[in-house]
Amino acid sequence: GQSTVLGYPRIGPDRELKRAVEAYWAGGIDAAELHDRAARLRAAVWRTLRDAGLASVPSNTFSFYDHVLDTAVAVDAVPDRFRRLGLSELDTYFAMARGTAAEPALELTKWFATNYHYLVPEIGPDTAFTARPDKPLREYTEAAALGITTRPVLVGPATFLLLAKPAPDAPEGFRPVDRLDDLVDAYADILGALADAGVPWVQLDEPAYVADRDAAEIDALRAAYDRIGALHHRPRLFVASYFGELGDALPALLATPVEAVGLDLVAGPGNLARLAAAGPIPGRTVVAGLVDGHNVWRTDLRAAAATGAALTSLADHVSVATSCSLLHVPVDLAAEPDLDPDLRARLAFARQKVDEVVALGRALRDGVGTLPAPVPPAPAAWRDDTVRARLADLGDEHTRRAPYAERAAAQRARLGLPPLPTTTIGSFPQTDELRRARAAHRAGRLDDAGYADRMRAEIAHVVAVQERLGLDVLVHGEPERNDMVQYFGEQLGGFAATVNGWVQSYGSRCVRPPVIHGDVTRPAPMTVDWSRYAQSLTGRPVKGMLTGPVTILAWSFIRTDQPLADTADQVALALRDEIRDLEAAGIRIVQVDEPALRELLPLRAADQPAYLNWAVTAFRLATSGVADATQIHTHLCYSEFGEVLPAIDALDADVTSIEASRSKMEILDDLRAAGYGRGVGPGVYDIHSPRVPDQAEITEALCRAVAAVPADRLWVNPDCGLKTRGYAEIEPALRHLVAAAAQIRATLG
Ligand code: THG
Ligand code: ZN
Repeated sequence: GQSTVLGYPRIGPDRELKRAVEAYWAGGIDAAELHDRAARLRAAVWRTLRDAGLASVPSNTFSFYDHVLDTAVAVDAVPDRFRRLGLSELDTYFAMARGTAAEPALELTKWFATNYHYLVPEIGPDTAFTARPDKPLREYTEAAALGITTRPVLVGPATFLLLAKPAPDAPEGFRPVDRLDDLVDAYADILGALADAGVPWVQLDEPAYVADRDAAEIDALRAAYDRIGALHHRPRLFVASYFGELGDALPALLATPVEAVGLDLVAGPGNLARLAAAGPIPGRTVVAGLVDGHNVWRTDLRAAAATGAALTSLADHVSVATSCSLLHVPVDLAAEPDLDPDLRARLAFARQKVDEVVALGRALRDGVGTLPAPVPPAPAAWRDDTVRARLADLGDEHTRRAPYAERAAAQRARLGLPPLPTTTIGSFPQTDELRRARAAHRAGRLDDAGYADRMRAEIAHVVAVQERLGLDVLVHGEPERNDMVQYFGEQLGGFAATVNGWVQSYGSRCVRPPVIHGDVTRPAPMTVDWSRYAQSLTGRPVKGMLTGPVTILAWSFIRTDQPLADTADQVALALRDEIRDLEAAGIRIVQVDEPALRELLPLRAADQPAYLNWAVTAFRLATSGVADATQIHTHLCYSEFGEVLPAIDALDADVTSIEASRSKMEILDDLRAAGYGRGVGPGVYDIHSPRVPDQAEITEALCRAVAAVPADRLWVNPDCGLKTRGYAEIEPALRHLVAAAAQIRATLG
């Protein structure tokens, strides 16, 4: 049976890639050593995939940082500002990814609705596309030397341009996709070079076409593949789609000479009917994405085989695959020996999913008798009838607070804050010492009491620093949290944490998403002791710090056996209880962060209102159980918020802090236009850069903010948490922030 995966994790079983690139950046190893370690990681992946029995093994899925950046390099779309640095090829690549002292990096943004982030290519009218096929060629040749024939993978030309943004100097109205013809020339040269090397198949990824696309964009896809397909010297073409259903793009693609089309039948089960409607496709291969590449559950192989069988009546050749690249799941379940056996028996990580694909390929040929035993049913203990009964009893009153004016008056009286109150987003620097303490505690070398002492000492330090700097609303600094979602996942019932389940988030950075497997409960308060302790040290208000339901779901592996909205409401109830306990402990302000609100937004407009409705409801369920005088904050970052501004308003938070420093405060006008009329804290400087802002530039940002928002609703804060920075940067930056706020306050009279 034909079988393949669309991509495989490149980080290595023990995050070897992270260690290697970070060592190179730090000057600990040279380029030759870095290339050497990378080649070993690639070889290990190819051997694993070949030995598992895959009929077709992908290559060029390795990347030092990001595969979209690799594709930009493969067509020489390197902006001049990086070329001018005169660095080596490798260092030019890392300069685009990470920036240098002189040049900011390319923009980083999320890859469709995943927690992976890609670098946004900058394309202008004069970008000179030239084929630079070195990397795909090198990988193909490397694998061939191991006796493994691979299928190089590239981002397809149409998706590449749809994901790009206009270069900074491009004229108004210029769209990168207008350059498709020129880009296809470069792809043609790459494909010619691959054909010269004997490459039999290439995979071109076009996931942009599972989102809404207008007729011109569909035509562009057809035109691109008509031209590529007509090349007389090329490998066979496999065009992959994933993360949803192809619409008119499917018949458009099938009208071109491409030899194989990939369909995601997990996120887009309707692709089956669309293929049937497209009519017979003689000679073509359908690559059936039957094994979920974006979640960790074992596949129902019998159901998947039935879908595969239905496809065999529609296409001459059916090949079994993952729904998308396995980049989005951890490497190997074998690295989790201590997981609850009931859970483990239901999970498949990348390595296990390869076996599923192979088994399905065999079943399509030899029948389902060859399939392994089905997944056991979920244990009854994963169900919690108390939570279900509470949710069934909820009414509108559980998602509503008093009118804002009443709340605002009560909060003003209770908090007594000055105009333009200063605060931070929540986290303070995660020092090596803190990381060591957490690791020692995990390993049992530091007992609970010793660990708590260490955390309290850090909290006391963070509170003292903030008092000394003169901030108005304090935080405890979150020293006890590794990752905000992992932290809650470790404490909530219905969640399981992994010890090695790393997934690449961007570049060398990884996350360990918890697995939500059952009904969500809160066995004990999660943050109350830390917040109460911090509040005991100061008369100023200390914010309680929680992560909102949508973000907890977005950064976890989710249940697929019930609607996401139901899981969101269960998480919201746990948070509602936590907030009530924080209030009872004397906490007057609670911040519930939703940085991933935009991330889960469905790719198709038709699906968006229902999502926004449940997302907003869950947030309000979590936050509406408080007294009028308790102030609810939220924090949003990491995205363009244009499409979700009405939803941000509907969250009904008393104060919203939002990334704004890079957008020059334009977000404030947009928020007002969306009807938002409550407190707002636009980020007045960019914490993602090590640069320390001076007082004048913060004052200038605040002047723009005061012009857009009445002073009695304006807050002053950095644009995100400070955990990735050092004290040497944040102390002067916050001193300038407090001074700038005082300067503006004085002008208010
Ligand atoms: N948590 C989770 N997902 C996220 C973010 C997060 N997605 C979006 C955004 N934030 C991505 N940003 C980061 C930033 C830093 C790191 C990961 C994602 C990071 N990771 C450590 C590393 O790779 O060394 C490991 C962290 C750990 O020890 O747990 O620094 O904040 N879930
Ligand atoms: Zn943030």
